[in-house]
Amino acid sequence: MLKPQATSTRELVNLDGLWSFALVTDNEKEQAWTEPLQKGLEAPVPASYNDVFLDRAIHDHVGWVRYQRQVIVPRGWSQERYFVRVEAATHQGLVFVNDTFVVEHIGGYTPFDAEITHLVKPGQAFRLTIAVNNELTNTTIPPGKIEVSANGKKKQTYLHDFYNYAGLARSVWLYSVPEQHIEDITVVTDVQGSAGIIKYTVKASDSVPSQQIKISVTDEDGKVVGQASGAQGEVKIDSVKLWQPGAAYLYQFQAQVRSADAQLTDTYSVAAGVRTIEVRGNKFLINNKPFYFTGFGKHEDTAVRGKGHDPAYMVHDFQLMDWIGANSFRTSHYPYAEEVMDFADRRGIVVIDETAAVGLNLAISSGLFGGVATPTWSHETCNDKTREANAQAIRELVARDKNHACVVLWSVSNEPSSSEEGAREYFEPLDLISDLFDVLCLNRYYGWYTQMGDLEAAEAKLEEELLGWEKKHGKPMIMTEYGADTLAGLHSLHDLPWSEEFQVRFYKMYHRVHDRIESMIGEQVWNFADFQTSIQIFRVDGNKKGIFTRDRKPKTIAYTLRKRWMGIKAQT
Ligand code: BDP
Repeated sequence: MLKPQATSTRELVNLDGLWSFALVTDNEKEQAWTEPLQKGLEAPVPASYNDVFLDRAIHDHVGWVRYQRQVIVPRGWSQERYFVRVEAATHQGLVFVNDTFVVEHIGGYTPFDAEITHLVKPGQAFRLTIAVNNELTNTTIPPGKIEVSANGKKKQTYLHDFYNYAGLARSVWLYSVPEQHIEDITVVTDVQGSAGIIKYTVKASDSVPSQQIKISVTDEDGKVVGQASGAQGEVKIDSVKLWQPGAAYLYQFQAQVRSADAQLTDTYSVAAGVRTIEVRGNKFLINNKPFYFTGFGKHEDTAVRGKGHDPAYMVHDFQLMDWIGANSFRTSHYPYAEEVMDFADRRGIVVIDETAAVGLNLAISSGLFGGVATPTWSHETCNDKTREANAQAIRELVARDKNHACVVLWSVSNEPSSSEEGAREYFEPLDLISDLFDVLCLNRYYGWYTQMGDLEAAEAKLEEELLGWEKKHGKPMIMTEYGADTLAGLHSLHDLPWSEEFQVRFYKMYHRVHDRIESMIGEQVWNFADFQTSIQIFRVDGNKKGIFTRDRKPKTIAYTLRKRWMGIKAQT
């Protein structure tokens, strides 16, 4: 399912803006969901709805909401097929055209679409309703639990440490494709000497003969540098310019469907960066050169919008990453908006791409709050259905992001309870990409959740553990999370936890250790910015481990990291 694109054969109508909005009450029948919403609330798309309104009942709502608007199919589309595309409905979406149900999708961070050609004629208006459900259970990704209190109110709990923002946080589109069209494109790149190789597969509508698929690759000046024909093949680019971290170079891989008499039927382009990725011994090589990850675990999180995609924040965040010398980030803890992946491709930022499988660890909560640990992997907790949802999330993520040069690692799950009984049975069937499990990603909080405030003891523990992994596996290791909650503006000469000084000392300690361990191939701090969480006694208006505040102001640590990472950058 290709991202909608305006080309000479395809059109795109953006449906963002204000939509009519209402909560669905428990006794409202599904048949009533498509009824026109009149003179009520209006909600912005894209945005999570939770923080937009002042009504606590909306903020804390557990269940379905409805978004609705009028849409007109362009009258010139009589020869086209057309679709509604939803970039994300968190966590479950139902789409209706007038009174007709057209598609359901489960999984809050990946796109879905539905053909509506047969339902509305070109030039006609229709009522588009999208119902969105935010409930998390033991079989969703991420998992959660719903409790119903004595007054009948539903309460959602979950183990992941970020607020369960919901709604239509990304764009909605209406788009057209020609009858005979390109359905999917896969490009895989390689380098042979000074030449770049793009191996490709183009999937077109059933009736398109392979020889009617034509490929041309252009460089950044628009010059054609390679051509091919057929649904599968290879394009060779002489004197290739590589996609490099910090120095992106993108070719346009353009696929065309031509009719028997050579008329253009459909065309679609994918930005293709030619680069190689390899794990050799304890090194991670990009284009045959050892790469050291510097950067962040991030979140899609800003005030008011929640997880709503915002291009201004996106560009600003990338500016801050450049300023601080970061070369990478992880899409913790869910797939990000596709615009972010496109932008990372263009900016030469390296990405670890993660599914929403987070919070699959019941032992952590008993560790934090006391009590007896419930098993994570059991019929009542994470079970076969959870695994199927996890597998589906991986398939959808890889299908969406497989062509992005910026993606160098897939993260199947964040901090699952991997050493608990049942973990192997859960993860083994998810072997879609098991050949890539050759980098160890560690999230560690010595000096914070353990050895709190005692950085000497923490340093010893951290080093001991890393040396242990190095000895056991000899694989490259990335510290994908480490950090200390820090309240911007809190200062102390005594390195008091929560103070800006403590955060600096905490990171300096980790970096001393990283520099002593041969197999360390990177460090991504937790977190880029302060972010919202559910209400907890150890969260003060959210998680405060940001290097920047939630509104992107630097804490003192930002300057320390900048010095270190700029230094690392200068050496590569
Ligand atoms: C890690 C989680 C992350 C949390 C972090 C923390 O992966 O989502 O926000 O802990 O507690 O274990 O700050």
